[in-house]
Amino acid sequence: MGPSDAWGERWVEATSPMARRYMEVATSKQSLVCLAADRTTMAGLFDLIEAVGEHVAALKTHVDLVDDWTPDAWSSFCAAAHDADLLVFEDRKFADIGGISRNQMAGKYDIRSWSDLVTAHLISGPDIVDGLQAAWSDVGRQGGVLLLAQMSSRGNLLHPAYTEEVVAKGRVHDGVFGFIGNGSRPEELASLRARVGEAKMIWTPGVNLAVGDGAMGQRYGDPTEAVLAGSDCVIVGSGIHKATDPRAAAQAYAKASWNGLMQRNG
Ligand code: 5BU
Repeated sequence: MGPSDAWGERWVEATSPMARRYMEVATSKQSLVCLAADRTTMAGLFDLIEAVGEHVAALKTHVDLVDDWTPDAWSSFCAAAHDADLLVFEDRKFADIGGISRNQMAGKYDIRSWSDLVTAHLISGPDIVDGLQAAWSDVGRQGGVLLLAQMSSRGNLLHPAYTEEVVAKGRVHDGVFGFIGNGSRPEELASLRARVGEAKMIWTPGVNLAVGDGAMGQRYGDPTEAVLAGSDCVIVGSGIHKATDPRAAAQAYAKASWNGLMQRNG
């Protein structure tokens, strides 16, 4: 099955090169899973890519939580991700004014040089998207911004009126790849999808096959239900990296997410 059959309207409407690349990779692996690679050592991260790279379509990082981070080890890690056909997504949640966000994409971690996607809040106004895009241009690369329209954590302050404004501004901006939605609440996700339309991605954390409350206010919903409610990618962390068999877990999430897509467009 090719990506246009698998993705239907989304393939037709979401034409940014990055969205197309994601849909192609997800189709070829039959997986709408982004691995939240939240291990704190480089060895742990390398093990994870080797174990699950075939069964996930993207890799989400928190570059600043790795204990033994070095530029060289990170370059090798990104090369391994690239070899495994994974989009690399730094969940940095930028929130500052445009010019500072641009500079924060450089600095020690040099996020602009290896990330395909980054997350940002729109709390400081829409220029943050231009700042992040300028940073990728500074190094001759292209990337996409995922704006936080919802969050998965309990008691978060991204209320419906805020979500609505983020979507209204983000859906008309070419630099916006899509939105983060709350994977733990299908009804919230369905209303987000109705506002977003077909032309942008919605990616969702807060997903686990064991539905319910997680540690420290995290909430979890089911992967198939998230996709049926309009998610294009389920972001899964501990469900995979803390499993006794991460590869089998990744396969199970891949299957659940792919079944959701097949049912959604069936
Ligand atoms: P978990 O182990 O599946 O709970 O990991 C979830 C990941 O998604 C983790 O890296 C968080 O930083 C990230 N996340 C989230 O959980 N909820 C959100 O609303 C956003 C990101 Br935005």
